[in-house]
Amino acid sequence: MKTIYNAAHGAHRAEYEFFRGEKVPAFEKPERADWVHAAVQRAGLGDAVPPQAHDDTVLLKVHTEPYLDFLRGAYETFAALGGVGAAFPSVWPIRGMRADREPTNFAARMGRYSFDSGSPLTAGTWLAARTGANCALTGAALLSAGERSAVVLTRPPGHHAGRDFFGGYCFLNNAAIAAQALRDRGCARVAILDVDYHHGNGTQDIFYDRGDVFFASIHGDPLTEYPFFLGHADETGRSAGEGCNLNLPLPAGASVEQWFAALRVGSEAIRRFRPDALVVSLGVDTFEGDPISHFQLRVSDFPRVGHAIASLACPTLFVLEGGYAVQEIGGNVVAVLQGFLR
Ligand code: Q9C
Ligand code: ZN
Repeated sequence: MKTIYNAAHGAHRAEYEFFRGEKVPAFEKPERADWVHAAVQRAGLGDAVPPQAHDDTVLLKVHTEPYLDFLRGAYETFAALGGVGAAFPSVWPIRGMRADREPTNFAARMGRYSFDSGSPLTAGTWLAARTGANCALTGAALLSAGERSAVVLTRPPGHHAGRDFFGGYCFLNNAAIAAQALRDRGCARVAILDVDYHHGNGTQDIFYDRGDVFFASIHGDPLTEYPFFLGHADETGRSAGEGCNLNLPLPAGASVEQWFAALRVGSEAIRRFRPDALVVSLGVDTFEGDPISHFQLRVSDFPRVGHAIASLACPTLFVLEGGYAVQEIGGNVVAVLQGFLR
């Protein structure tokens, strides 16, 4: 399987994040991508393709221009104001306030373009995110050139980043960027299957009104699980996108069989949509040993995930999302890919 690895991912490196009011070591750390990359190489799956540089054309169809402009310059602005370490938002335009006027104040702009304080923005965040987007665009190009599958190994992850906001460790939505690129390269319909433990609220936000990109997500019930404010089953899409959004929330602690039952429902809906290409938001934080998630998939369950995805018989681009703090994430990603190839 062609592998597109972002050698610049380590530029995004935060020491801390805030968790339950405390500064704790960041869960979303560079070792994650290194573990996955090493495991992919060890398994002989690393048919490496260097990422090609791409301009902002596709990014501008997925994110707003003011958001991209903000993100590109955010850390420099923070540093010029005397900021040290990572920048965190602290104030947000909540209901009844105005998000249409962009303040000039940096802290205010951080809040305007984010939805949580759990996503440290560091000196190298833009570099890592933007080169990650190049990896996603390269993956889409490979599929368009006839590859049956490819995998994008990058971080920070992407599926929580919406049209004009970051959050959930995500800044640019790599899976959405890949899906848009596949559309632009001639796929009439693209499906995105999000198997990360957390709802892909950013991806849903980006495609909610569109009938050309189907989004299906299996995730912890937002009543108790992050990102809390999106991901319910009654969110089915809007206007042209009505019927093209499928949320399959499961209670925290759901069994492996419940999870695979949801995957069957999602797969069936994707089959009915008849996509020309599939993008998989591949989070392996569904693993029983994940430190911040509550599903129970074991190492031996991940090949089944890949096998079920392969049965959709569609050109498939895997994009790395979550999976935290345990070296097993490398083996779990490999297991999905091997199950797919089998
Ligand atoms: N500090 C992804 O899996 N914070 N994002 C949870 C732990 C947010 C997860 C509390 C988790 C975001 C891509
Ligand atoms: Zn996640």
